[in-house]
Amino acid sequence: MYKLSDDFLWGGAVAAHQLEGAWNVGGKGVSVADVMTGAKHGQEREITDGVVEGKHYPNHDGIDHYHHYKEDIALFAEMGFKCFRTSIAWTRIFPNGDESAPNEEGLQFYDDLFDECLKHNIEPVVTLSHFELPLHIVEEYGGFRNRQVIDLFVRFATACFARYKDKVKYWMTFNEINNQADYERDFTLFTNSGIKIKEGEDREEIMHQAAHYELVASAKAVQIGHAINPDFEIGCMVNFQPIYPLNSKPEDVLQAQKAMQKRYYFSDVHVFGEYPEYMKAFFKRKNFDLDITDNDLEILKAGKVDYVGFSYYKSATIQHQDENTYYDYNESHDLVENPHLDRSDWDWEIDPIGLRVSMNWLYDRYRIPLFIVENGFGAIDEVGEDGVVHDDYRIEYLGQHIQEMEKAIVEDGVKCLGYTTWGCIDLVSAGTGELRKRYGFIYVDKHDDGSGSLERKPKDSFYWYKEVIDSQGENL
Ligand code: P53
Repeated sequence: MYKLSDDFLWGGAVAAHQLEGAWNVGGKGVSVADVMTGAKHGQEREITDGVVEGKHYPNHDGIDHYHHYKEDIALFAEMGFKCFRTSIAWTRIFPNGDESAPNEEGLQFYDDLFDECLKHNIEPVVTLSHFELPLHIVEEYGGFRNRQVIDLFVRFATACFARYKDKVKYWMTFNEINNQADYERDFTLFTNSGIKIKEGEDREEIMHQAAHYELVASAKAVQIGHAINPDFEIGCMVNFQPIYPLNSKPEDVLQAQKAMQKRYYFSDVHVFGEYPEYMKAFFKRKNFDLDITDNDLEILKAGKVDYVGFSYYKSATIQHQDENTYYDYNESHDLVENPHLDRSDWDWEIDPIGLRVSMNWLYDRYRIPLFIVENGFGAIDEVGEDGVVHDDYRIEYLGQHIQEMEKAIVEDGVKCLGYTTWGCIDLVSAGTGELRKRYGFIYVDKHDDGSGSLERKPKDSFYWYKEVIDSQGENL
């Protein structure tokens, strides 16, 4: 395939809570990820009231990257990573979220981690909030339904920007801020915004209020970050799923368009610094009583992002229902199967062309650089008799997606800063809490029942990705 420029950022991505473990080490506080149990495909993770004895919380141990990060980063370096995306666990820096001063031990851990990356010429790419809000903010403030949490996030972001200003250039504010467009699920509201719904509340309205506070918090952070270091590149991060109409029937086409608006207004606000008209019209029709002040709108304008980070795993498909007069979107109910696509063991549609569609869609709309910060294939890996995982299915998935990315860059002219595969080392799944849903180039001997030696072993895909990076994307 095509050879990409030598400054293209090839690498891998993870999030602190999914691999670090050491959940109560180094002064770390309890996060929302620490109160979600392990589940599986078709079964939602239970959100418990605090940490309950006898329950299994897979994020407490992760793969113990906290104590293995040097070994892990050395393996990334062996593959030739140019960058490594991780998040800073908010609760290592502000254990409860509302302290006035940061926790030095937490700050030091990320200093050491970033130094280790830089030693190997790996550029750290950092997400500030990746589903790991301090639980105290949920319990005392109600999560992001509360305006006060804007300042708590800004305090955290400022502490990170100031401390790592000479080590980290690429930042993202809120991971997959638009997952909560699926407002019917407790999981998305809790992981995105630290929100628990009480009986009788309008979930959709509360979600939009929380998203607004997050968008304001993000815009404030962007401004502060640029003041601390004008060279910072600060992006947003959305989960991109192109939504296709099931048929060429105009009603289905319109339904798909309206559904897309509900998933992507978040990045519209991040990039353009203002609410799109279609959302203003929607809020008005629904009579939502949202707390959006003139000052907020000024902040949004002044804090536009530098690039659009996004994850891409799958596409979605929708069919219009006659009774849906206003073409509203309810993700938990409205999506249908796409007859043209195969699915993974977790029922995620496999659609490499969808990545090219996504890149064109995003770049046409925003005209600022993109950064593919997640893409990957969650699968069950078996260790062969030779002791190695032969993950040709993962190589096939990634190879096909990289091919479509390269076409988007070379044939369509899309500007893209880099590509980081999700879960470059096996880790805990966000959606199900499983370890058997593996994404890595590196197998980790750790299992859902808590057993395992934590030994790390390269899979076949490890050597394949090394060659992809060595050849700048030419040899897939
Ligand atoms: P898991 C849902 C849909 C798409 C992406 O997901 C998602 C989710 C949340 O489950 O999350 C992102 O682990 C997220 C990562 C996550 C990864 O995709 O459920 O940014 O934290 O691990 C893969 O298979």
